[in-house]
Amino acid sequence: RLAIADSNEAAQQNLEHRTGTSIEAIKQAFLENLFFVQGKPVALATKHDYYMALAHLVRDRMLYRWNGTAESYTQDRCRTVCYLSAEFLMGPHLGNNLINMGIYDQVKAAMEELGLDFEDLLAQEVEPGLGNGGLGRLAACYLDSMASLEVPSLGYGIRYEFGIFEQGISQGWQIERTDKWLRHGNPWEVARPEWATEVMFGGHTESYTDAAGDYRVRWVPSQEVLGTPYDTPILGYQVDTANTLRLWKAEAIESFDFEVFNQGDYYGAVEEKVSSENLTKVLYPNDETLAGKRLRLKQQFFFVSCSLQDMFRILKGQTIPVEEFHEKFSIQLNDTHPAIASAELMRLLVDEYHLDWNIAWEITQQAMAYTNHTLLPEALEKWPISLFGSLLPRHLEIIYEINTRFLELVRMRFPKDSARLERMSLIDESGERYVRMANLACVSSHTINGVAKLHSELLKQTVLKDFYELFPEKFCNMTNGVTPRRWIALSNPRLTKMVTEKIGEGWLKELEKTKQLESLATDSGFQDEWHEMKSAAKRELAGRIHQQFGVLVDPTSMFDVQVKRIHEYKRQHLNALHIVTLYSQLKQNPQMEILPRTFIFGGKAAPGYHMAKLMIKLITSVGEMANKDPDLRNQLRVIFLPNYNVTNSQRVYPASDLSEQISTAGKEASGTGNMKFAMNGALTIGTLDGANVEIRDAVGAENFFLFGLTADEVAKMKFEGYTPRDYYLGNPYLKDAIDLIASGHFSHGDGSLFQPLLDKLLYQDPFMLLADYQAYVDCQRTVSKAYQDQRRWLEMSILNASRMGYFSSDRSVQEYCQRIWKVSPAPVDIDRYIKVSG
Ligand code: GL9
Repeated sequence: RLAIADSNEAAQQNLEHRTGTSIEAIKQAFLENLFFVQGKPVALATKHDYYMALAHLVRDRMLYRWNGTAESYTQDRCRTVCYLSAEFLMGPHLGNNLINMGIYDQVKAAMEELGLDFEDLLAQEVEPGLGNGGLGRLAACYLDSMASLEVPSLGYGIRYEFGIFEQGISQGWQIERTDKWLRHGNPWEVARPEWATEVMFGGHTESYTDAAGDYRVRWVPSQEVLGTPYDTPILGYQVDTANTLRLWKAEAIESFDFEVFNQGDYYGAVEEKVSSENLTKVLYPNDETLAGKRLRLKQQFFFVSCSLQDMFRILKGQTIPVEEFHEKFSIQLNDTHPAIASAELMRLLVDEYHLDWNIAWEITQQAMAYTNHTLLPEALEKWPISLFGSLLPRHLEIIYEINTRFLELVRMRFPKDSARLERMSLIDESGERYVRMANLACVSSHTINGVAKLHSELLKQTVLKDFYELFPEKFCNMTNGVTPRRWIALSNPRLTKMVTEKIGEGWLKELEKTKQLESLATDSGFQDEWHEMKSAAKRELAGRIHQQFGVLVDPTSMFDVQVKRIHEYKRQHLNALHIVTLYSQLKQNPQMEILPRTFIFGGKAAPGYHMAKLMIKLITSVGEMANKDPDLRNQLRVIFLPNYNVTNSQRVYPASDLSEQISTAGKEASGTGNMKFAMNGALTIGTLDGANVEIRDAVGAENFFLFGLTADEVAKMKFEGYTPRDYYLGNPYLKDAIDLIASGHFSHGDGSLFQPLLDKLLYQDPFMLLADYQAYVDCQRTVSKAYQDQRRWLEMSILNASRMGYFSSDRSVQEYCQRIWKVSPAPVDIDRYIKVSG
């Protein structure tokens, strides 16, 4: 074995030189990188050069653990979690890596000694926005926790060249710009062209009899694409483990197109190359719903096929027989986006490795588990048969075969129930025929989970009811969690310092330890510190808002925040109705005193979701009127923060007083922002939806502002017939708010601008804003009163932060490990591997 540092003293020294973490070593490495990596003299270096020089020295120090981990896992042939996800919303790496490696303070000091603004350096990083929102961010939190818990794991996904679009606001409307996150290079990834895999598309299938006389099928594709993996190390917190996020980039197979098929047709060949590379060009920016887009299905199959073939490569490297696939790997399907994996695994096992169908099916079922992330019926992925069959002809055959056998089982269990058969079939035959990906995922998985208690219950009662009745033992709940490393330690250094001073180190690994702060909740000295911590974060955010938009906000006002994707079910427009109500009352009663509030919104709307875009326009329009109106005497500000992303969110949570979690009950599967707010001491105003229910149980009902219909009441009301207009006619405040918007008051007299939004509320209101309006406004009044009792508010804030231990993603991942993955930690001791001196 070739050891980097062996008895050779010079090599040992060189290694230490590249991995040393003293302030002096860091300064030296930084200057060397500027010179040798960036190729710049100090006189010409830009901020970005400084960032890259820093990133590279951090990377060097990570590689030590990464290589050690790889070696350890290979030698021990550990059982490994493969987390398959079309999205990983990692956020900026630099600060997080410094925290997890435990060198944040040294590096900060080193940079400051060099006369550089450390915060400014961190801010240079363009975050990899390879996800839409909660689902992709959850995957990122789970990678952090798996590494921190020393669980061998691989994240598999797509290396989109353009991530989620960058949002701008122009005249109050959302505009989209492409996210060119790779423009300046990505120091956190390593390309592994030696592990590139080929992926087939289109064509047809043929049957043949092999040498042994067995009937076999082969797939003759019409297109082949090469997938190259790009690996990013994922450090655990205060451990030697560094796992891998492996993202696939599509490229043309040169030999295939250039030499054989396109002789003499240079432009044709280049076109083929371009079309192959288009595969991983861009992340689809839809939230929850996705139309049947051909390229999207190609992306899904592409990364799934690459990932599964990669697993077989690993098996082979460790001389593990393919029959033991499911013992080596536990595959988690993050929603149905990678659900094609079961058909692809069947194809590989049956067609390529020539396993018997039943054995292959056993392996597949034992390898896969499926997480559902939404109840919105329009979000259940389905692909038109014609599209599916033209792209994946062999997989369609395999799905038909799985379906035939599956329906046989259903028929046996539920005789003479043809309606049930139709509902459960993997093929929707009610009109145009479709492949139903959720049904495929349910049939092929050993475990199916929802992401919060309520969500998991509703799954069993609604969208997956039939599957629950057939396979009750497959269902379980895995309430979401978020990593305290990014969402507390990195985002909120002030809070982190305070907590560590009081309860010592260790709580960022075992968040339940923050319970110890409870006893300080009524301690006025601690409350004062807490207040100063929160105020400082608010002043910082206020400073940014002033700098960016020229709007002055009062940091002593209550920061009332709703940040998340813009969607009707999340009801940002309910929040807006409340603001309009306050606005109108202030206008009508010039003497009126209210609790001064700064309403902060942030979030992207899917580019094709017109109603969501109109909701943004409504918020910005109300803001435009309110922020400049002297009649309001600075009691009300409305800010829309453009381009809400991980980077920006880290500045928002610590500065928030009130967390808006106001979705229609039964619609938000879990939510994870709700957790980040509460961990940072914001109080929640919320409905009994998603994880809000469990957060309220954890922090105590007396420390949570609850309002609104329950999921059962919503369902009952819908069932019995809901007429939103009655609420409008019956409630003068509601009527006043809606009428004011309809009058064109916020749209320069244009009464038609918001008509589509108002009409939808008055005549359909599928998310029951009008039914919840009064309860919401009343609850907000309770919030204002509570805020005026600052001592009580601080107590509640401290109690919230100290009771959120359950919502650490470490707890979630531990539950997945025990209940679903059946995998245990495999600690890495890097000294055993790389530092073999003498
Ligand atoms: C989501 C749910 O809507 C959230 O409630 C949930 O917290 C997350 C993670 O489980 O998953 N499902 C989903 O499609 N999105 C979610 O946020 N949407 C996006 O990621 C944009």
